[in-house]
Amino acid sequence: MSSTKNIENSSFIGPDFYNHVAGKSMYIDDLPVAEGTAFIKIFDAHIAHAKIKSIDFTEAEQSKGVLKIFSYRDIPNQNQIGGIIPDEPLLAEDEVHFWGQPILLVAAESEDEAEEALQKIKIEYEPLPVITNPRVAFQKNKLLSTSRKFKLGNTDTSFANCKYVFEGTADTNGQEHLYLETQGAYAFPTEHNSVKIFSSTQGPTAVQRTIARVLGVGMNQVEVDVPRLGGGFGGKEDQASAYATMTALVAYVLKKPAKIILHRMEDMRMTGKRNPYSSDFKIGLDENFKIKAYEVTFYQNGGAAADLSPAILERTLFHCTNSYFIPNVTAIAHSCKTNLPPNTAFRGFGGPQGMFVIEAAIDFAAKQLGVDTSAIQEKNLVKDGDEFSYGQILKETEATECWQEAKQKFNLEEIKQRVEAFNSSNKFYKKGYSLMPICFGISFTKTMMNQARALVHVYSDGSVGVSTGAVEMGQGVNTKMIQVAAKCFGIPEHKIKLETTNTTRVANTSPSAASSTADLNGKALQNACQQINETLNNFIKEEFKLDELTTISFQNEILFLNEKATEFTWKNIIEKAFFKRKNLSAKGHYATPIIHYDKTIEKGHPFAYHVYGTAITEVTVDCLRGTYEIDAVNVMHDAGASMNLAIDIGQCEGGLVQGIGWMTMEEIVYNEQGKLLSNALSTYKIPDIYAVPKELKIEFLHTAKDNLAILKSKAVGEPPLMYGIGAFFAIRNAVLAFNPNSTIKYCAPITPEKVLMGLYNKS
Ligand code: LUZ
Ligand code: MOS
Repeated sequence: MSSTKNIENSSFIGPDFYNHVAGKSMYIDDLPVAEGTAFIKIFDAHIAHAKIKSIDFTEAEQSKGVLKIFSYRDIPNQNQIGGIIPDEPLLAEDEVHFWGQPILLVAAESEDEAEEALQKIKIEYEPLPVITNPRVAFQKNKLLSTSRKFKLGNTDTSFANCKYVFEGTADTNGQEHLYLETQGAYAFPTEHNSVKIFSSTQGPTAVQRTIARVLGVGMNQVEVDVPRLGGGFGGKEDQASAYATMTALVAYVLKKPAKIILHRMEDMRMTGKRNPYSSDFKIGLDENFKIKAYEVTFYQNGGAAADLSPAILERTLFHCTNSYFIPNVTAIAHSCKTNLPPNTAFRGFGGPQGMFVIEAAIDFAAKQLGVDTSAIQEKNLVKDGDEFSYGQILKETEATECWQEAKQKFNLEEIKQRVEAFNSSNKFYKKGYSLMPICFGISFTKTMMNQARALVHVYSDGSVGVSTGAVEMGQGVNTKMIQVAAKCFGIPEHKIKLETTNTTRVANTSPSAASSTADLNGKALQNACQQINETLNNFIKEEFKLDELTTISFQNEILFLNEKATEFTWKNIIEKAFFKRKNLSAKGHYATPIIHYDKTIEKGHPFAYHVYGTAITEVTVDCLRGTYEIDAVNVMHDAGASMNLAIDIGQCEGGLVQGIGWMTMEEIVYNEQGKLLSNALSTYKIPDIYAVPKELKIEFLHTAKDNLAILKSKAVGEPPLMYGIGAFFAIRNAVLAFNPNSTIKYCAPITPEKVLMGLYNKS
């Protein structure tokens, strides 16, 4: 076993960290406000489904400070922002489909004046029926996209041969992204009928494309610049485009800078969230508890427009058997159209929703059979050579390694005994534990999106400027990019500056998403650096009249020839090369090899690799109150060869706690009229420091298997979120320890209210 350290400076702390702590990092609302800026407020629907009978904003437009009120009629080209499917207007026309849907934009000289004008707008609706439940939508044949079906083997014949067959349902609720920085953008009119937009987006090119379409201009007339984000979590993969487009529209028409920053309650009301799912499962096992067959039907709550839901649906299917090999699978998924804000990407992108259902199915089977859930889980973990329902054959798997190391390192036997002893000696407190294995596919499921570019300039003083398509959103990707360039050139990190993400420097970017940002952009960056290295090597050979066999490298900015230090530095060589008119800039490109997928047969090899891990969770439930505490979560995680321990452990801890929040306390509530009731931080509870497990250990598996990750440092953005699923099952087990006849459902989140009901129901 080799060390996890594959890079000398695997605890390098990037420049953002100091600026964050000092409060110096600039977000959209920190940009200096330009003279003459128009401030935008959105007039949104306060009804979930209705015809607009009339709308009158003549009085509002006379209101003090108002520059103009925009309706869909003021859009120069298409009133269309749908990315995958063109089914979403920027501004509602004669119907509204969700509570919070933008109808008009008020542009005024100040935010207060815009707000005042909002109150003077008069609208009359004719209400239409509201659907909030995906199963109801499915019955009425309201679908956002074509349904999908993944199939392996034959479930019909294999269920007939199974000794045990169990059926049930499992539901997961949505999740509010709650990025610290709300949605926002600031646009400036520029020469030649163009616009420049500063946007808080994970997808600069998506913003650029959407604006070009709405304004009817070329993408070359739209420049998008992204300094950094105060969090994204998927909420700004697609939905930042709407707000950026609003500012571009106002700037383009009024020829004035235009700015929008959503207030927290506007953001919560108007934007989509993690897709809730309702699912039916059927699981079949043989006498040795090997899972032989699995059937699952997913009803995805997509909201009022497709947004990214069709792609999320697909990732749910890709993850419907989580970390297990099941030879016969039929998995069907429907994207259902409801009158909620269009639901969207959220860390895990449908994967967690699929994984929850198989975990529920296994747990249900185990409880019926009276065995430990972990016994069934362990027997069915994937191995090299196994096939997933979508045709990818597994290699370099770490499922069993993570599972076994977690069991040993964290002493599962001791946990079991402790929990049993505690439960037999305590009446009103009960403990529960669970094991949660994960297996997450790395790559955009859409093969075409797995490409990236980087632009590198070595300036004549030897300092380096790097631009990539990666968006820094707190995940530390800029730090990793600096490490990649420093390693490639053999110079210290402080010589390298990461520029903002800008569509004129790096074009046609995929969003920073799918846990793939460091892999894709890092490899493009390596490619650019290699080109410059090649130029420099040739120049050095020429200049020093070296023979072909001389090895040339820089180590800590000193030139080494044949592994021996010289008197020359990186700076000397760059100056000389510049004087000899050498090209010191390069554009790098990367497209993930190997991957492919054929949607017509639902088979292929969509993922560059998978990330594995196992979490062991221990909780205590207060059986008089229904409250609970997470005592410990211990994780054995497959990080590959981590290139930055601080960042990767941080991602694991953050993802885990966000997953626990989704599974336990974060409860999105819409009423039957489609109005969001959990509409502020007072009514929507997210994990705070007190909700973090009292003991939390992240251990990285030490292996050095080959993979397509950047510097073999595996993707870490999304996978850890799914460890949080373990908290659901641990809490549920504690409830069963108190009331073995509890009918508590597989319905997340498992809030204290649900726990209390589950503790005292009798079936
Ligand atoms: N976005 C996307 C994603 O467009 N495709 C994906 O496969 C994906 N996966 C995770 C997160 N965002
Ligand atoms: Mo994402 S859910 O990787 O934007």
